[in-house]
Amino acid sequence: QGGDEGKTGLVTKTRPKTKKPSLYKVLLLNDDYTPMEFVVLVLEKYFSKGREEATRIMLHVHHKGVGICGVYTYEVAETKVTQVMDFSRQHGHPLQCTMEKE
Ligand code: TYC
Repeated sequence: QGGDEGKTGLVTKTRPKTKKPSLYKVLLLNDDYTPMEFVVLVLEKYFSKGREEATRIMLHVHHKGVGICGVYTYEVAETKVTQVMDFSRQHGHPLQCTMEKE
């Protein structure tokens, strides 16, 4: 963007007022112990997935080792990671959830 000379004759930068927030992927990691049904429940409960989409993501993680649950702003992503980790521990499962800048 070029300079913008207003009534003052001073050259100032112009840019859109709003900045887009950085986005973060929330990831689920595979393990050998967490039941498939529990992972589907997590995807439904915390990531608003329907049964079909939740099952698709769970199977993707099961086969590939890692998969994306959703993409969110920092605070939302951080909250989801905490909720999934707490919920999994409460139920005695080792499921791991993490986040990564997009
Ligand atoms: N691998 C697990 C099993 O066979 C299922 C599973 C899928 C676990 C996805 C974690 O993020 C996960 N019971």
